[in-house]
Amino acid sequence: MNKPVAFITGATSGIGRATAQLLARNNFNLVICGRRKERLESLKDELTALTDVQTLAFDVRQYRQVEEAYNSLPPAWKQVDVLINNAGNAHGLDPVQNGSIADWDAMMDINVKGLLYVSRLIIPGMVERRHGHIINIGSIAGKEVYPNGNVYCASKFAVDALTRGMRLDLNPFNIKVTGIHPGLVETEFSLVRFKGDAERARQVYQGYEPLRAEDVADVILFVLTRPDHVVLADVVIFPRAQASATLVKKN
Ligand code: NDP
Ligand code: 8X3
Repeated sequence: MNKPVAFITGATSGIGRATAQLLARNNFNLVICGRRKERLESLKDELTALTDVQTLAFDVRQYRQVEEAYNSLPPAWKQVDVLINNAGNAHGLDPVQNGSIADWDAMMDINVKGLLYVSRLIIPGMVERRHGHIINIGSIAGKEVYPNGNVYCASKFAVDALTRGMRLDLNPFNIKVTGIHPGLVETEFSLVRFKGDAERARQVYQGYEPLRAEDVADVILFVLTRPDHVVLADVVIFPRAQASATLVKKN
């Protein structure tokens, strides 16, 4: 294949979808992943005129599914140049004494173990080829803890630790590792966090201009298009109104 292959998890929505759309216009072939098959197929239909696209529907929590999906790729597509570990969500926003075990399991299983499962399958090929770039989508929640964020923050602190660990372990093999840590981005994120409560989700983004998924995709493309000897190791992105995990200037 004459274009690099970018493997994007969580491409059915938000940051992952916007990144797929931008990379398709910028000379990447794409493997787009998520659980919602119909969304993957409609994104593929949208992008096929621009580039070659493979879809993989799997739940990152299930290692067997991840493995079977990856193994179903044609050999050339298994040679992933860019891995964007983006799939993830917050589930709930509760004080630790009231937290839901199901929410905790979802966040640790998806945001942390899911990232590891996908990475474990793709990194050995990068090591063998002495080539690759891994971008892990963390969060400001992985840099600062905020009230009721407890387990989501822990999952994103873990993503930050794994990003740093990958950078150390993969240093001998010319593999670049980047952590991207957005603040407030208006996507389906809050709808998932608040279990479909659209009004509560809408309020998160009211009174200021939040980031859009496309703003984060722009930064991802910038990171990927630096000269070969340059790595952006760690990037925090805020909307102008945001100064920390908890300080947002609202109208
Ligand atoms: P969205 O809810 O819009 O997108 C989440 C994506 O993750 C979807 O494509 C979803 O696909 C996928 N996903 C969720 N669970 C699973 C699963 N079990 N298996 C496979 N895929 C899964 O949110 P965002 O785009 O905002 O979130 C993307 C990343 O950015 C997340 O890691 C999030 O933590 C992080 N982030 C978001 C911020 C924000 O304010 N929005 C800020 C900082 C970081 P599907 O449901 O089809 O499986
Ligand atoms: C998403 C940003 O502040 O809602 O990771 O946790 S926040």
